[in-house]
Amino acid sequence: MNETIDWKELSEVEKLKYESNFLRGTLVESLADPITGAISEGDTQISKFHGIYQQTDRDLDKERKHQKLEPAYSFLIRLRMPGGKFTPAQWLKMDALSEKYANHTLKLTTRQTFQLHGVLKNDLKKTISEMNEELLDTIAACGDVNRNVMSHANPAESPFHAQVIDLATRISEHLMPRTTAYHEIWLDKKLIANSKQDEEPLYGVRYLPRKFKIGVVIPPHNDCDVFSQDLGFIAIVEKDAIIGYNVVVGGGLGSTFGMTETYPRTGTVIGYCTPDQVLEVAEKVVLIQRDNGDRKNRKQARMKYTIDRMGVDEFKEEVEKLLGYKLEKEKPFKLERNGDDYGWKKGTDNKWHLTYFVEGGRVLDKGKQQLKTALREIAKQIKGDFILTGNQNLIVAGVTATEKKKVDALLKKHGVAPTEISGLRQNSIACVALPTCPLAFAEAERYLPDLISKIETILEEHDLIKEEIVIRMTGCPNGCGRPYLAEIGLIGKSPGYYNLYLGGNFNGTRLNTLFKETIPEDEILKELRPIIADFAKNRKAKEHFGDFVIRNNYVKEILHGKEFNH
Ligand code: SRM
Ligand code: SF4
Repeated sequence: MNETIDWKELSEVEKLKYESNFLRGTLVESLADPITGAISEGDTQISKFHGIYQQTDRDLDKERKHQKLEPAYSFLIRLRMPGGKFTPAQWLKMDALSEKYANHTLKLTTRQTFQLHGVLKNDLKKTISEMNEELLDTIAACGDVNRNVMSHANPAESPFHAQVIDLATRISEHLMPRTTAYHEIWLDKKLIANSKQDEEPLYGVRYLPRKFKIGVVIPPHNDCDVFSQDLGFIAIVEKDAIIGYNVVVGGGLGSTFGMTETYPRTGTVIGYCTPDQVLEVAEKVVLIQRDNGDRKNRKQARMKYTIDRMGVDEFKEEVEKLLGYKLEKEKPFKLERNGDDYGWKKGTDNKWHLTYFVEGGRVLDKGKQQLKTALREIAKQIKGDFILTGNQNLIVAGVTATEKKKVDALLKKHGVAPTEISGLRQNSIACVALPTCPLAFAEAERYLPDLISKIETILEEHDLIKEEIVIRMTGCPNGCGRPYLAEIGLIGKSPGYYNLYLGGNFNGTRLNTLFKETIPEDEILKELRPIIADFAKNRKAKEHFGDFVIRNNYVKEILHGKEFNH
């Protein structure tokens, strides 16, 4: 151990990373331990860098404890797939793995990838190595490294879709950890690690102080909420080409109740770079966060806090110093919306693309609604792609007119043809929360659909059922469903109780503001009812709900995360 490091000063995770021998930890031993379904405590941190979280089924925790059994341990596996684009064969592989080793569902996440839940320790290695047969991996899907890179999702909405997916992939690969631990542990590949010490030229032995997130958008679409990313790139299109990208830094949403020094923050645009500068800009920003991020207090370790400590100007100067040149002045851009636009659209490639609403991102068969089966059958019959959006939805992309008919027929046959849903539901996101998330204070994915039905009754009374309003719910303030950017945000405080936030805008550039604290369902409805009525009556033409509540002083606009209150 390096004696110059004062470990007492640093967070526990720093030491674990340092001692992990480039993310090996004691994972091999933990996996082989037959006594428990768990892995060692230290390994629960290291496994995250391999896309794996240990969890328990919180629905069963009490009963298991009562029976003096260890908790029902299982694992969440998260994939890395920049831009969220999967082949039908990869979809089929994930579908099969979810049946064979997981809880029979596929979870489409808010960062355009898959999660499997409920994988047992003994099946972890099999799941990961079988995934690898279809060139799927889980490297750096979690942990203190750059995570899955998001990008604009819909090929029908922009002829530059392929270009930004390619960019997201190159950023992801450029910022991938270089350790061979993953291949050794999960794929039994004895690469260089036996003969040569691993190196992490970019990250160093302690990796980043905290997670790091990147997203790329093409205006007017803000489908991956670029202002919530540690680092965002906004494509600037001129004369039918992407000429470069505005650079946004310091977005991040997680915060903790009662800790005012933690807050959600929207990113700051610091300049513009050309397409061939993007990788080095990303790399230099990561380096500055690596060297300046807080390694003592994980609650202050995200780059948003680093930037607020340094000041935006100094941060930008540091970036430019490392780059050896100045970023150009940011170029004008206009973002119009942050969710997904549904239905079939024909792209400039003459192919058809269906954006399909997946409630809570959960793909499963439920009664007569056989979504999982339908998508399996579709994957067997089309040659296009399956693109996951940053809003937990799915695009069946790049199909011919004949295949389009087949897709429609299969969705209908399995009881899941797209139906008219309210503008509110279309724009809803709920994080996983209970029963798998250990940090959840309240339900989200299992509850939001019912709450929306109740709000829909109010909307119907005011002829607003088609009105697009962004509503997002999470089971805690960590922000996994990006609730702080919603027009109506609900964050779980305790079972059945939520904070209600209003005033985010429809294009995802403004934080919302606390409106009511710790209220149950009947109060949520009671609070929303008169505001919705007022909105129906007094809105300006085309005014969105979030803008209306600010203009009418229901809440005050928040200009910087530091003003945010829980
Ligand atoms: Fe998240 C932790 C689920 C997107 C902020 N998140 C977790 C964990 C792993 C809980 C844990 O630490 O044990 C959750 C697992 C629940 C489960 O059972 O699946 C979890 N996060 C998710 C997903 C699956 C939510 C979903 O329903 O889609 C999303 C997976 C994305 C992915 O594919 O990588 C997910 N998480 C996000 C986002 C949104 C985004 O990235 O666009 C955020 C807010 C943006 C940000 O990072 O600032 C987010 N997750 C967090 C945080 C708070 C971080 C912070 O800065 O304070 C935590 C807790 C932590 O890191 O300590 C967290
Ligand atoms: Fe869990 Fe909280 Fe994230 Fe929801 S927001 S998945 S409850 S950590």
